[in-house]
Amino acid sequence: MLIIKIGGSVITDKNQYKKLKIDNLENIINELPKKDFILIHGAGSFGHYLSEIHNLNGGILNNEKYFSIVSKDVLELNNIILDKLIENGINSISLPIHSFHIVGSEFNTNLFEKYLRLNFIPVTFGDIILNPKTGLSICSGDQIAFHLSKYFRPEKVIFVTDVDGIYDRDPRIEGARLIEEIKGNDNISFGKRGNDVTGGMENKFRVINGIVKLGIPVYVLNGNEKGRLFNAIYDKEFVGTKVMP
Ligand code: IP8
Repeated sequence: MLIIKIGGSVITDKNQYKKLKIDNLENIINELPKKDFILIHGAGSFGHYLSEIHNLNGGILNNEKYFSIVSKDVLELNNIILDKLIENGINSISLPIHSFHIVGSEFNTNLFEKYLRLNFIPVTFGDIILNPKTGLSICSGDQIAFHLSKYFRPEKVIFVTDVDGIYDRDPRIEGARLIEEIKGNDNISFGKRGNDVTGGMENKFRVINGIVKLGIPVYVLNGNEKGRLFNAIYDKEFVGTKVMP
């Protein structure tokens, strides 16, 4: 099986509140397999936009209203994605982690496993979850990818992002080179891009390293470009980065 994480910045415009990039979403969904994978999506401007303005990363600080709004907004994005998946013949079931996961407790994979066995595609997403220390906090889809990888040991994990892959230095620096294949322990650095309350590329690489240390290959590719996800899924040549254990 596979785990595929669609970054919120590929399917939404992070600079505009709740702005969908519908063409990208449809293209990506078209390239997905019909069975045997778990789909995770980011929040994009359905989550990060208000989270940043109202400091949701700091926990509950008289901002309860915005926790409610963001929690509803990410469900709205999830619902749009489910509609598109089902339209495309992918029988999916949403498993929002706020309904069963608390920061610090063990991640429960039970429902994911049961739905997969029935040939459904479990779909989950970066979410607002209970946090015993701060009340509520934000859990990124990247972190969820790690928890699920640890249990399911997929063939590979694919991160669909808005950059071509991993570069040998901050991609904004002239001369930055896309790395086609690396070992998880190579020394790579990233620049922070856009407004991302869950830490952007740097945090993503920490998660990627964690997954690779489990012995699982991780592919990073650009979801703005048609065909790359499809090629990566079926192990054909693709533009992107393979991070190998
Ligand atoms: O887009 C963030 O998830 P991510 C979730 O996967 C919220 O980092 C609610 C901002």
